[in-house]
Amino acid sequence: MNVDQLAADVVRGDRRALARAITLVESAREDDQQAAARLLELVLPRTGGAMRVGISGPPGVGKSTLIEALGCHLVDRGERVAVLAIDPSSPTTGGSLLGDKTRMERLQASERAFIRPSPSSGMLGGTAPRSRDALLLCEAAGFSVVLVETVGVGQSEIAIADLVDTVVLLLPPGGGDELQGHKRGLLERTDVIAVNKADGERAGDAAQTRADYQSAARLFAASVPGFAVPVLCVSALDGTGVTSLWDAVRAHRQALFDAGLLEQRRAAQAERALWHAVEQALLAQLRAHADVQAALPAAVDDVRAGRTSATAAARVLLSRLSSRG
Ligand SMILES: Nc1nc2c(ncn2[C@@H]2O[C@H](COP(=O)(O)OP(=O)(O)O)[C@@H](O)[C@H]2O)c(=O)[nH]1
Ligand SMILES: [Mg+2]
Repeated sequence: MNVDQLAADVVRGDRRALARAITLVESAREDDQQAAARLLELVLPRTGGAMRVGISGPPGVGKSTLIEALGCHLVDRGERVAVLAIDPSSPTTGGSLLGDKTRMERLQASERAFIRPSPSSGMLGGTAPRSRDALLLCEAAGFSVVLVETVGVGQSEIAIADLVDTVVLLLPPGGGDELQGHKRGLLERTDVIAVNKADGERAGDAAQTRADYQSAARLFAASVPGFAVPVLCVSALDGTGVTSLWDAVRAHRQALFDAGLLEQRRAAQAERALWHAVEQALLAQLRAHADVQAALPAAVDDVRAGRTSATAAARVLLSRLSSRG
């Protein structure tokens, strides 16, 4: 593989080269990872130029439908739009992948768009750094907006806040009155809230939910001092509110920039990505190490049977890593 050629093709904006480049950074093979590292070094000076926007929310809320509506709106305005879909909850089912393909038909057909569904192989906790690399590659390819779709369950909205400039949380009508516990934590990492499906007979419900979130939003700290988290109603299906949503995203990013926090946020994200990558590389090294492999079955048996504590067994395995082999 000619990595220099691939880098040049990506920078030229060749979408097939971009797709191949993302496949390369997602590969778990050692030689691919070496090539991927070189590729990223080559394109890094071309990165940083996109608006990085996360669309998070529960399954079925309408994220893909919204991205189709928003993406087409942006493409019509002359933007080049890349879409990355991350689905950490079901890496193997491909359910979201099918949904995304059918829901983004018009965007998919646009020459100014690039859509990448979630990686289909089951990667062991490995999505975060690779998603970041995929995002950087999209920027290098000249996309001015990168939209990242992710299911908002558990850890994933934390991951999305580590990846983008602005997190949009998409919620269904109803449920605005119960804002304790996990939902609260989720809201605190959100920059813009949109209540979707504000159409037909649910329009009234959506307006009520919006009011509930609006009063709740006053209670938590925004990512930019003085910037109140906007709460809007949208209909991804008929397009109502999509323009206002994009205005809110731009306003958030502008506020971030004006406060000098955009660079800071991105620098902190890059640092966390470093530690993520170090953890994963160490883990891969550990698993591949012959002495560790030899000791692993007994260690697992002992821990499962309660003969050894997990902490003690981990120390034994780690001590093997520093031995030769
Ligand atoms: N009525 C209505 N239905 C919507 C809207 N947005 C999405 N849907 C429907 O909700 C379902 C799930 O949409 P999808 O975009 O796949 O949700 P995702 O899982 O969050 O990506 C589909 O049947 C959509 O047609 C909307 O604004 N209004
Ligand atoms: Mg989807």
